Amino acid sequence: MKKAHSAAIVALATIAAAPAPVAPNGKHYLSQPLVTSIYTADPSAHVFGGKIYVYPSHDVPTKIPDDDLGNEYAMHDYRVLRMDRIGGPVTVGPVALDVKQVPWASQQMWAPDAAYRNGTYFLYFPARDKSRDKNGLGAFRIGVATSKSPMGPFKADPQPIRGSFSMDPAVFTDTDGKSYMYFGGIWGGQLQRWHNGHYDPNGSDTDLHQDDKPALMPKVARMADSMKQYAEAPRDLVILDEHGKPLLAGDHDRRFFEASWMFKRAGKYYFTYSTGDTHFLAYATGDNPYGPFHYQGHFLMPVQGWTTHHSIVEWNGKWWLFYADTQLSNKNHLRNVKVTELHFNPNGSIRTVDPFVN
Ligand code: FUB
Repeated sequence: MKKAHSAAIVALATIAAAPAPVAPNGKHYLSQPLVTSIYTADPSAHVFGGKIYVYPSHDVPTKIPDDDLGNEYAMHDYRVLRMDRIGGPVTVGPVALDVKQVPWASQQMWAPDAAYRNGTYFLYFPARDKSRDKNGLGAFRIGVATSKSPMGPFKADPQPIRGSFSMDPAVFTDTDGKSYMYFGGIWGGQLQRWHNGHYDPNGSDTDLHQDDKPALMPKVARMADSMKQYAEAPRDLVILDEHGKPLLAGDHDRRFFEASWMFKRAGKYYFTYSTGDTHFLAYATGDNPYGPFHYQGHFLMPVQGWTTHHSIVEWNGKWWLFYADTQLSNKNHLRNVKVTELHFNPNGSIRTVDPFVN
């Protein structure tokens, strides 16, 4: 443990060279793990000062069996990855933040994100608080920690962001300088337990089983100038179907589950997310950061492993999809992040990526 807290850069890994290993389905992987010295997932990539920084979850081995709450994702710290160029060597940073350094958090440091403003780097992270629900587990909140370096170490604020709940924060800064947090997740992410700002610790562990009603939607809130609080109460980010109606809860192939991301390309806003139990990455487009957003389709077919999570970033004139699968372990909770180029059609639609090749 002491070693992991060292301020030194602890490992250097490169993208593995061909030939690509064969996956359990008999196909080859489209791309190779970015690092092999630690397990990583939920990659949030950003370009800071011309370099690429990836803020992933740091997966750890556990004997906890897989369940609908995701208890097997027992992560307790974060480490940052850095690359000078995509395809080049990847530096794995030391521990950037440990749950023990977060006064309000109890466990499960899940998918983080990062942002930069006025000389400060912000790390946003979900974790369970110290309350206890019917399963003896805390409620997810979203915390913030700061550093003068994109690699950390980060110092956490003593309390979670006021009014935050659920998980998977993604912070997007628009061209006008305003920043927004997108967040939420159902099942283990607990969105189904929140009603009108109140949390039900005895609420459902999975769906609300209201398949013909509008799906639970991801949330969006503009960030205050401090980047440490919301400037407003979170609101629903509504995803509409081809008839202009909200996607329904029973529409598991298309409805929001978790893993929000937002980017802007050619003046259009793209909200991207995971469909969870159907294992797709999907996208919807809108003309402002709040939406409504119009469902467009899937852009990543299911990867090896239960979860699918990602980020999309422009670097060197191209767009890149960071994602994760379980190539190194073949275990759902021990994932590895990858990157592949993302292509757009002339009308702005995203070309679907198959994570396997024959
Ligand atoms: O890594 C833990 C959780 O699994 C994330 O928060 C979700 O997005 C899913 O990837």
